[in-house]
Amino acid sequence: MGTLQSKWRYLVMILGAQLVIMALLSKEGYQKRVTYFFRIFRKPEVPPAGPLHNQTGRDVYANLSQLAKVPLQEEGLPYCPRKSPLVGGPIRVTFPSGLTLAEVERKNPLVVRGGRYRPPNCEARHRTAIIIPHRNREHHLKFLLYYLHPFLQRQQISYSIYVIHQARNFTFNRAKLMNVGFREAMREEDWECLFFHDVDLIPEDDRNTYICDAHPKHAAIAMDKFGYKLPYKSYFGGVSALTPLQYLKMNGFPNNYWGWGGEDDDIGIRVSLGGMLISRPALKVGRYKMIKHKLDEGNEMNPRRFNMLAKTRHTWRQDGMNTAEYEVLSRQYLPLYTNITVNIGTNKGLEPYRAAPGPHPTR
Ligand code: UD2
Ligand code: MN
Repeated sequence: MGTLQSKWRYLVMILGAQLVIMALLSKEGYQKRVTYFFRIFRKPEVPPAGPLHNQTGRDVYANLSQLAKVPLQEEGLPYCPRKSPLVGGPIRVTFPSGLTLAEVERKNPLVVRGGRYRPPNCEARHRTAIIIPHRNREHHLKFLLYYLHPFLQRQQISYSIYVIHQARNFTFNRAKLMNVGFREAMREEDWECLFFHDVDLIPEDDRNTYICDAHPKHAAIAMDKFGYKLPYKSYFGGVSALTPLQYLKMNGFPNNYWGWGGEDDDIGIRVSLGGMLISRPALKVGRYKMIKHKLDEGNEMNPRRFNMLAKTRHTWRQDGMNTAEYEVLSRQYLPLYTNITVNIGTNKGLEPYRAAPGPHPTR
């Protein structure tokens, strides 16, 4: 009996010694391994922010209604704080059926004609124009406006939203529409920063600040459709931001990518040809949800894209902002955005497009 008791005593002593050694090791820099050992005995933790984290974020309109109550002061406003008190992190993004533009207007009483806004109670530190290439995506535009207006208001930015609408039904050209947006927005105001924004991408974290960096910024780095990861290192699609100087340094965007694909990589190549780097927000912040859709009619895959990409370094100076030819057909200052309808022609130039008869010319 005595021997059994002393055996137990030895066992307890050995176990105790092991615990002391582990505690020491943990102090000596083996913390990670030891914590892992202890964690085995703990309850499993809540999984890290994954594709579902946007379901738990906060309402994009939270706390914004109090702004509308502040009497609008014209002069003598102090600068907005460097870090907006309204910014809080993850935003909940869902797509409720039945949302109308009238409802978006009602929720954004401080947005004025043309989709402009400035903070009512402080002088904004940043002025950003949002440029959205568009055709036949009104249902996506409605959701983007619903989320983007309050998102930017949370960041206390002075901004305006421009929708660049490609007229008629010839092949779509996203990058050329961006060139139009750049020139037409700069014509109106000396913007500090321009955000080039797909209509179907909804930002999911308001710490993803819509201001420019020292280098061209690629903002949409973590999208649900790519598992919230960057698909490849040089990727520059979805949402990007450039100052006017950065934009001109790379001769803007290409005009010759008709149809789907390639233009985003061409833009990425131009950034480096212009002697610049790509700046990116943190992965947990540059998160976006893409509204699901199919390839649009009139935006078929561009089979020439790989050949064109191989030549960007020879073509970028002759094709870009300096050669963007287009014709503005109308400019409308709507309650939630400025709509610019534009004729950008076809791959054969502006003239054949202009001469085409009827509302539905054959391609
Ligand atoms: C990817 C890129 C996009 C672009 C495109 C290739 C993402 C999230 N985005 O988008 O930046 O490089 O590939 O061209 O990976 N649009 C219209 N009407 C049309 C067609 C296009 O409004 O009929 C606009 C709209 O703003 C849309 C954008 O062009 O978001 C890009 O087109 P997409 O959404 O069809 O292409 P997607 O999602 O593959
Ligand atoms: Mn898309």
